[in-house]
Amino acid sequence: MFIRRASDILPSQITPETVYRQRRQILKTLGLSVAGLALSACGAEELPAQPAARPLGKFDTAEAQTSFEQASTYNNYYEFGTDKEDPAKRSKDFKPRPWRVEVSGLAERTGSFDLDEFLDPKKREERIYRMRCVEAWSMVIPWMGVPLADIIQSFKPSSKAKYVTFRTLKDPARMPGQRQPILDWPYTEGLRLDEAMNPLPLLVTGMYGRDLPNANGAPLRLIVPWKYGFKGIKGIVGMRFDERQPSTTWEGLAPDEYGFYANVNPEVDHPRWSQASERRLAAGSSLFNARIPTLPFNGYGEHVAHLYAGMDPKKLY
Ligand SMILES: Nc1nc2c(c(=O)[nH]1)N[C@H]1C(S)=C(S)[C@@H](COP(=O)(O)O)O[C@H]1N2
Ligand SMILES: [Mo]
Repeated sequence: MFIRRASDILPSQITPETVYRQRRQILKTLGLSVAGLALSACGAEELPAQPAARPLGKFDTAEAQTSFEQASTYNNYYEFGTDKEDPAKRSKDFKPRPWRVEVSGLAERTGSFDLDEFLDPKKREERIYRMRCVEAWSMVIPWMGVPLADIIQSFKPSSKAKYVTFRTLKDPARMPGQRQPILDWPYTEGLRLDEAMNPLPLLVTGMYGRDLPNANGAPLRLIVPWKYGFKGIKGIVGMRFDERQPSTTWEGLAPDEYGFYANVNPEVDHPRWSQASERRLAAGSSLFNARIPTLPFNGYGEHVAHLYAGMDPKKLY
């Protein structure tokens, strides 16, 4: 099985560092650890304590991971500024607790919930997902979160509900980027309810086994791995069930560039650049050299393509 996965790595990406990482990943896939190999080679005394490696889950990618450092210091979160380094630099003092989420619209259970009532932290799982920004960079990140489908079910949406919409905190005193009219604050994003009920989307509260950094949307953000990164709304304080397709931030700003669906599709270029390939930010790849082909649905087609049967994929950019 790991042979198929290893062949997913393009030769152009392989550097001594990625080879090393990949080897560790293969050992992990086999349920072995580097320490486990050392045991047979050199005896028990020198062994450092190692946590048991978990086997890869069915939705996990085995590709080389982006480092925590890179994933938490290079991203978009306009509430803290528009440069990719701004979110990490300018969110340092943000306090993501206490935190409440307001659930409203077409559901049986609505109201204002403390974060730990909104989602059960015991139901968190780790998923190693690719993420693809519309700006053509991508990362591989181990997220910690609860499947969105489980959370939605706990609020019992009515049969009229066809969409779910999320809203980011609006608090210019705590979010300096909101003092400028860059976007129509608060940031909002949404999914069709059947997309939201697919097993892949996660409501995330952590990454790399730790709490979510502020720059990555603490304490609560969405991850939808087959869509462009802007669907992954951060700093969520609201979830609403709607009958009609909601207007969302980027779609509202430039509908020709950022559609509501935002499915990753190498065949539909952004009006100002190609979407056929991406720069993978991962161990061993420098920011400007590792270009790899972009996959339809970001490589998750087997899990999600059926959601769009009968729809023209070229219109779902
Ligand atoms: N509230 C909010 N959420 C947001 C954004 C934002 O500006 N504000 N940017 C989006 C974009 S364009 C991307 S690519 C991802 C990047 O963050 P990540 O690297 O932590 O996934 O966050 C998304 N979520
Ligand atoms: Mo993005």
